[in-house]
Amino acid sequence: MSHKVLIANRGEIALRAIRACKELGIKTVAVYSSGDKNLKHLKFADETVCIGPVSPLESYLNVPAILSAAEVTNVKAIYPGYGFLAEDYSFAEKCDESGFKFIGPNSETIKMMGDKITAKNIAEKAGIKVVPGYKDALPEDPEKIHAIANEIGYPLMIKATAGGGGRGMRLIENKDQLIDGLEVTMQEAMNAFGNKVVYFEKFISDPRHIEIQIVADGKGNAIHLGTRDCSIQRRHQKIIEEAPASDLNSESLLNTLNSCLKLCEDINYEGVGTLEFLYENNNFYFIEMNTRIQVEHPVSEMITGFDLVKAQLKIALGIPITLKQSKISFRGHAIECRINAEDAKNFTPSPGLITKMHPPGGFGVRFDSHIYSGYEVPPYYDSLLAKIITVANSRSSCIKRMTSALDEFFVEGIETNHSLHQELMHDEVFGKNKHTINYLENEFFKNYE
Ligand code: MV4
Repeated sequence: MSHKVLIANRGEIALRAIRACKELGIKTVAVYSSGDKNLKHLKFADETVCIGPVSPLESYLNVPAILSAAEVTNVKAIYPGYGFLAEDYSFAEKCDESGFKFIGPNSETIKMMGDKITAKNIAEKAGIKVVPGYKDALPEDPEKIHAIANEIGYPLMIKATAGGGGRGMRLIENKDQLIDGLEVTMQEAMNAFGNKVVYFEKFISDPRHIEIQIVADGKGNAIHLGTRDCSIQRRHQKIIEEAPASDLNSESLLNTLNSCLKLCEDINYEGVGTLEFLYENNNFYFIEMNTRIQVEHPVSEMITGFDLVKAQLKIALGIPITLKQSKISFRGHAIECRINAEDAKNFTPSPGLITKMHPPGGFGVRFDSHIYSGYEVPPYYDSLLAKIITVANSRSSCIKRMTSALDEFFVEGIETNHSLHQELMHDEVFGKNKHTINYLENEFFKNYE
């Protein structure tokens, strides 16, 4: 079979996708903006097409430009990566209409999961526990709204159904904040998403952020690659992720994993996907589902040996998943540190020329990155420079291996959050796995300089 795929993304994930294509004998077309002509993956692609100027709206988000590039190069399919158009159902729809296979779930599935109320209803039907709250149309009468809120109890969250990933949500601490907070959240949701529908959730005050990786072929076969813990984050940007999540209640875990597979069957899911949960007091509470490959997918790969990007490509080519869940073995522990081009203290972006750099290496070390000595980090895109992933037999060995990998790694010419990672690898709370989603911002940074 001779196939050709267009990679509609940039940076490390474009490189990751080309590597997977090469292993499968798939030809690749890389598209790039005029500010990205020195991207590493362009050297490994079979063809390259400039799709527009530096502005993301005119390049990586420019649907007509991407579809034109796909036409000109005569590709079979389009790989969206993460970010940009990866969860844009209308892009998936346009790909299909133009005769290109969108590598991911169908546009209806993306649309359903993009609507967080619909996603919660689908999850509930599959037997997954969701955050308790209210997700029907709200009544007009403020007194009735107050009654609904009282039933849930304070504090509560108001969330936009078109939001997600921390966008379009507001914490309501007491009844005095309810009606004004509701109006503002709805107005903001209207402005941001063109959809003012909101729902209420009980506030889960100090959870861990646990997610479950699934893979399904749209032909009735679905498997999971277990859990990841992504609790170390700042302003909804994950910084460290690991697999598996440690110290989970085994009964809740087993039930939740099985229900996730049930959800895949229920909606005949096709592609890779992630179900996100807040985990507190031994309970998993579903919050949302991502219908794309995620930045942190390597940690799940490293503990299972299962290549998620190759799976995406094979599923899109119509190849069924023959691997049975019972044949997936989980071995050891993996951690990913996201190295960003930003000031380690104040987090301001730090683009510019990398004058010198050296990647880490050795047993159990993986370096997923597009950077090289002499590469200039453009200021127009996200600040992710590299993902350092270590795998070892235990969590504590994995932390030691990461410490060593971080010691080897250096980047000169720009600022990075390298030192933050080094300090976190020595942090006692992180070391004991006692951290929650609030730890980094509320506790760790208090002592950090
Ligand atoms: C919540 C929550 C507490 N209670 N929902 C933020 C991102 C979005 N995916 C959901 N988020 C949250 N939803 C209820 N009902 C706290 C967060 C939250 C959070 C979640 C995961 C990881 C980091 C977080 C940081 C702040 C808030």
